[in-house]
This record gives sequence, C-alpha cells and structure tokens, in this order.
Amino acid sequence: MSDLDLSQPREWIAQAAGIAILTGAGISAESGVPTFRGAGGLWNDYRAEDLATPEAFTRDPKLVWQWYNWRRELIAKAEPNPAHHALVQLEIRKRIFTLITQNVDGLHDRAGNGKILKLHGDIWRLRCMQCGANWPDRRVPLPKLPPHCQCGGIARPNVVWFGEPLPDGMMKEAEHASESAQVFLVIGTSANVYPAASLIPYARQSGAKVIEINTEETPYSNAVDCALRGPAGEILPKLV
Ligand code: BV8
Ligand code: ZN
Repeated sequence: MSDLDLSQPREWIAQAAGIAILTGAGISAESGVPTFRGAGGLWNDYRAEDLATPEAFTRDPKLVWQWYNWRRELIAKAEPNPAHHALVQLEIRKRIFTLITQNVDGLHDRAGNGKILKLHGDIWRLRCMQCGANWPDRRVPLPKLPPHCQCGGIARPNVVWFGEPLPDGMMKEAEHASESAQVFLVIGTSANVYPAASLIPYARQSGAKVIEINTEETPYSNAVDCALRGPAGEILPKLV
C-alpha cells in the first residue's frame, strides 16, 4: 500500500472548497459487511433479481425478509471503520460537503456524518405496503416475518429495489452536489448500478477532479483523474 503516490490526490482534496463523495458497499467491507458482487458477496447465494425486486417481495415476502433480517443482524454487529471515520473528518473540514451513498447499512450515520443522501434507502426503516407509514425499527432479529404495520398491512424494508425509482428529488440533489464540488471521491462501488453510477461522469463533466478508491478495477477506472487501488480503510485516512 505504501507505494501509492498520494501527493496529487491529497493536494486536490486539501485545495478543494467543496467535496462530494459517492460510496458503495466496499466502504463497509472492512467493517465485516459483505459486498454485493465481490467474493463472498451478498448476492452469491442469491441473484439480485430473486430478492431485491418488488416482484420477489410480492411473490415471497418471507424469503425477502429472511435475507434482510440476516443482513440487519450482520450490520448490527459491524462498527464503522477508518474509512467511515475519515469521511467525518472531511465533513468537519470542508465548507461544502455532501456524502452520497448507495449503502443502506447506516454506518455513515453511526460514524457521525451529517449531510448524507441515501440514494437506495435505509435498511433500519420499514414502510407499510397498505398505508405508506414509514418508521424506524432497529430490532434484531425482527420477531415475526414479514413484519406488519399497526394498520394490519405488510411492511417492507424502506429501500429502493431494482426497477423502482429513487426517492423524489434525490438524484437532483446528488447532481447538484456533484456539480458544485471541486473534488468527487468514488469509494468502494463497482459502478454497476444506475442512476447512481451516472454521477461519476456527471461530476467529471462538471469539472470536478474525480478520485476512485477501490480494491479492483471498475468500468470508470480509466475515466477518472486518479484511480487508487487498495482498501478504503487504509487509503482514505492517508488522504484526509
Ligand atoms: C431505476 C437495494 C428506473 C437496497 C439496490 C441495464 C443497464 C443499465 C441500467 C439498468 C439495466 N437494467 C436495469 C437497469 C436499472 C437498474 C440497474 O442499474 N441495474 C444494474 C444491475 C444494471 N437500476 C434500477 O433499477 C434503479 N432504479 O433505474 O428505476 C425507474 C424510474 C422511474 C420509474 C420507475 C423506474 C434502482 C437501483 C437500486 C437497486 N437497489 N439495493 C439493498 O438491499 O441494499 S442496489 C445494490 O447495489 C446496493 O444498493 C448497492 O449499494 C448497489 C451498488 O453496489 P455497490 O455498492 O457498488 O456494491 P458492489 O458489491 O457491487 O461493489 C463493491 C465494490 O467495492 C467493488 O467494486 C469492490 O471491488 C469494492 N471493494 C470491496 N472491498 C473494498 C472495496 N473498495 C475499497 N475498499 C475495500 N475494502
Ligand atoms: Zn399501515
């Protein structure tokens, strides 16, 4: 790791008045939360289509909830790692700061970040399929699957599934943050999922210096200003 030359990205970050950050499951990997598509990934035993879709939930709410219950138990045992803490330091230092995350694990909140755009929702909140009520529920494990709302309706995880639109206005706000940033950090995402991944070229076209931190190559590695290959938990603290 020590052979990475961080002087240029460190300078860009130090000089930047505004910073926007896009994180994916990789930033939580060193906290022990498995990623979706890597080795030992969450999707390995299941295909995304089998679980993270409204059709799957309609077909078998109990199965989908067993998967989310299992993930909630994993995440509940996880702690934010040095990468999460480095982003809190960055928020303290930068006047203009927006953390855009695809993660639903809540580890950025627990680390202490304030300005977080949760593109794909929050695994710690439930939403009623009947009346639309939306509430936090941190019980691990949930006693009964699927959980129900007080109105008697079935509750779903308050996350965005494939084929579902992102929460209203979320992408607009994320694009606004990306265009007003001098530096755009892309951390721990395979950049497969849209529209989240579209923020990477969007930020670049808006003139930001784009720095990617990932243990592997991604479709955007050759299109960013600086691709740092390695674990975020080791690299990020050295950058800020
Ligand atoms: C929508 C739910 C429209 C919550 C998730 C064909 C082409 C292009 C797009 C599409 C297409 N077909 C369908 C689409 C659209 C689809 C999509 O993008 N599909 C992909 C798979 C092709 N998108 C959608 O459906 C979106 N909605 O488009 O709606 C619409 C509009 C109006 C009206 C109706 C409809 C909704 C997308 C949201 C899906 N929900 N999750 C949950 O259960 O978690 S996606 C899921 O993937 C998670 O949210 C996750 O965050 C996200 C992205 O994955 P990553 O975070 O990148 O994680 P991954 O495992 O893939 O990668 C980890 C990375 O970390 C790796 O690169 C690894 O190398 C790296 N890493 C590992 N360890 C470390 C590390 N890096 C640093 N340090 C380490 N230690
Ligand atoms: Zn209800």
